Amino acid sequence: MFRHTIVRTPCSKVCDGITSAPELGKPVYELALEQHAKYIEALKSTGVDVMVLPALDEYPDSCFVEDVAVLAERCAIITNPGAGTRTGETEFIIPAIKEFYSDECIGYIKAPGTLEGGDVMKVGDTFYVGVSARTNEEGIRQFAEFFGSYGYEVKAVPLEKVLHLKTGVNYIENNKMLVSGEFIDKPEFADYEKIIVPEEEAYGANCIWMNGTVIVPLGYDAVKAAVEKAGYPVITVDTSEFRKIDGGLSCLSLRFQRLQKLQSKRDRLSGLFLCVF
Ligand code: CIR
Repeated sequence: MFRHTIVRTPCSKVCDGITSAPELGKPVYELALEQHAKYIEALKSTGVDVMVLPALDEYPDSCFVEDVAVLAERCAIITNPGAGTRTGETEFIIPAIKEFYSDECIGYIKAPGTLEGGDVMKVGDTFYVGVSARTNEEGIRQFAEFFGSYGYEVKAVPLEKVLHLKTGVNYIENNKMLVSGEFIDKPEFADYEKIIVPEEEAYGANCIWMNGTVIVPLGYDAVKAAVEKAGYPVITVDTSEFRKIDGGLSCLSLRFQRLQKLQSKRDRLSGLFLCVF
């Protein structure tokens, strides 16, 4: 379950975000803001709180907060984005992460390591991490060392075509995942129940599971039908403006639940308890 989410308002330079699909045109700022507001409402309707960070005009892609941190129950890591224009975004996420995690359980990916959160897919206590144009082997080595020390397992997944791992594969709990393109036959995911996304709806593979509900991008009807058939209630959110700069539903938020050790006098006497924060 998730209790918290963090998002960042799209900035007025969102139209200058990095894109691999210029033929889709540039995002319309006002529409991006409207879609972002609806995204926040959709998150809230699944029972989480939403921390909304202010727009950062010097970073066109900064609304894609998923890429600058990875948050888990016991610890968190600040990444080092492989896209040069995005590296500086990390310093602006740190204060928000410190509202939830104490200094000693926050790690940092350091150069020459690079890693973006879009390449990280969490399945229970296992992280799958894509080796991509944005995330390199040294970044994954640092990530595995840090999360390994908190009892998590890390598995690297080499990517062939897509920008990020979660561009093409997304876990929706209950051993089920949405897969498209190169992920349909990847041996790493052989043991999961796969919902295969047709090529023409490949963008729709980037859905997010939120406390039992799955949020699906608007307009991907085959994906929506397949997710409903798999037994999930669905909410749709229009992400047309973010798609123009290669962004999807997962990129727009950090979703997490923090388990914290209680240190009260009573706990010290009777052993440590974990509480949900
Ligand atoms: C970028 O290229 O970095 C942004 N235009 C899109 C980032 C998408 N993030 C994600 O998939 N996690």
